[in-house]
Amino acid sequence: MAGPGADVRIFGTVISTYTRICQIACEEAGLPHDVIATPAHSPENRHPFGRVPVVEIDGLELIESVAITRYIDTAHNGGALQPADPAARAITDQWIAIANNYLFPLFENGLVMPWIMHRVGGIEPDVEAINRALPAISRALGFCEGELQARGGWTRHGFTLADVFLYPVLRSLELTPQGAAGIAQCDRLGEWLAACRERPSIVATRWEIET
Ligand SMILES: N[C@@H](CCC(=O)N[C@@H](CS)C(=O)NCC(=O)O)C(=O)O
Repeated sequence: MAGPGADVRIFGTVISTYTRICQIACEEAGLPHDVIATPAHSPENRHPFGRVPVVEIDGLELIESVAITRYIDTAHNGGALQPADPAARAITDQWIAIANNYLFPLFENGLVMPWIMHRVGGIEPDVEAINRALPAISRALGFCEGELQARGGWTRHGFTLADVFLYPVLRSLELTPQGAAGIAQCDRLGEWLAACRERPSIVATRWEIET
């Protein structure tokens, strides 16, 4: 959802996990939003640590997707993506932290960036570096699959901020050939990704490279 007079301005890059996470939160809340293309390390990027996104909303300028998505959900979506039960909220927060601290760096550095640089920039990937990353990626996927098998979902509370963070992280991995092969061996993970792909907020924020 976008257009002139949008309520939210997201300064980020076109293929960016965290830009998409903020977009999904806006879509879930029904908040009109614009993405203003802003390369991470460009002079026009106002992020103090050179990352994206920076988000303008309700007179605030925010960085850090956890703070941004919690604000959007709390202020504009009645907290629908954050379970009220303290234990369920802790599990939601745990998955957000796992996505941010372990899965994203592992997938992004190991497979996703080399693949994007190859597809978009024509740069040959470092095959040895990719092969070194594969065992840890495979273990991480096995952990996620085991948790989904045990719980039937990340939190047992439907679609939450855990899904908002995990989807772009796992979807970007699935777009790489090796990531797709790994996920193909994880039935529950594949089913969860397929179910998310039907959700309007996910459809509305598809990356162009998802052909
Ligand atoms: N903790 C930040 C992470 C943001 C982040 O790492 N964004 C990536 C793009 S998805 C980025 O800016 N990468 C550029 C870089 O690491 O130099 C958040 O939650 O917003």
